[in-house]
Amino acid sequence: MPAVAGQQQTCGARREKSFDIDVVETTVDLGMGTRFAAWTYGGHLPGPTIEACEGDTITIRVHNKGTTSHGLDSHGLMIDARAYGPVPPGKTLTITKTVETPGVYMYHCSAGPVTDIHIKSGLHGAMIVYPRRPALPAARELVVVEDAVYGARDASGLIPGTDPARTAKNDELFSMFNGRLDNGPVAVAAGDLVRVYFVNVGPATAAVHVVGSIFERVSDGGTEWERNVQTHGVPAGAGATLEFRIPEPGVFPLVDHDKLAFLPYGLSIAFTASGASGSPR
Ligand SMILES: [Cu+2]
Repeated sequence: MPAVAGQQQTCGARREKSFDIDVVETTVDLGMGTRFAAWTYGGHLPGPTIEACEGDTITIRVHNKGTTSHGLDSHGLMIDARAYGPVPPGKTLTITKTVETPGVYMYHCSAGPVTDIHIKSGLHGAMIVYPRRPALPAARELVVVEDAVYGARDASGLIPGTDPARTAKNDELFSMFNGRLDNGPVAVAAGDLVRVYFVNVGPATAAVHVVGSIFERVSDGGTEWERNVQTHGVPAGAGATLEFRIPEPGVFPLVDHDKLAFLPYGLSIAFTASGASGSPR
């Protein structure tokens, strides 16, 4: 489960931040005996979470260690689209910009007309721009990136690559949270506030729901919030901040309510609160 530094630490740090990310074409373990010959940022699915604070000037250096041209497009940057590359193998793409709008943003490969296949081969991640103020209430925080794999699994469990015919039809083999088919439970306590920084890579709109809870508030960006939401829609290419409380001891699975067919393949993150700890409210 990707950890975050959070608002307080990120906004307390220096306002010039730089990030070095390698593009690596490698085989990743998805769990449940399945491997995928992926294209990745940093060797993992999803890529590393980029954390910045409103008003920061960020520099992202993308080192293309792959065999074809790759780039990086972050939805949190208001910039000439040509800044996103791509650059050929062996080259580095450098993007510098001040981030002004808080939100949870998708970033992904930018490869001209073949961008879709690059994104769906694994080149995507989350960028969080925290509001500088007000301070967010203390919470258990985690990043959840919903993505999918488009290909066929062979007898050994290997998915040898992305199938362009399937990407063109948004016909995923399965969807995943954080590049895993088998996310383990997250231990919480009754009464805890949980804050999820969610990005939907696609396909389709993620219908994000927590079984047994109701979002206290959700934000699609900026500092505006909507309260008391049972299920929040996050379209492909979007992100949201989702806050909910663990109401009592028990199990509270975060799911995509439009993709419950993938529950047997692990598309769920179970927040589990024991009866012994926490203070129910
Ligand atoms: Cu690419």
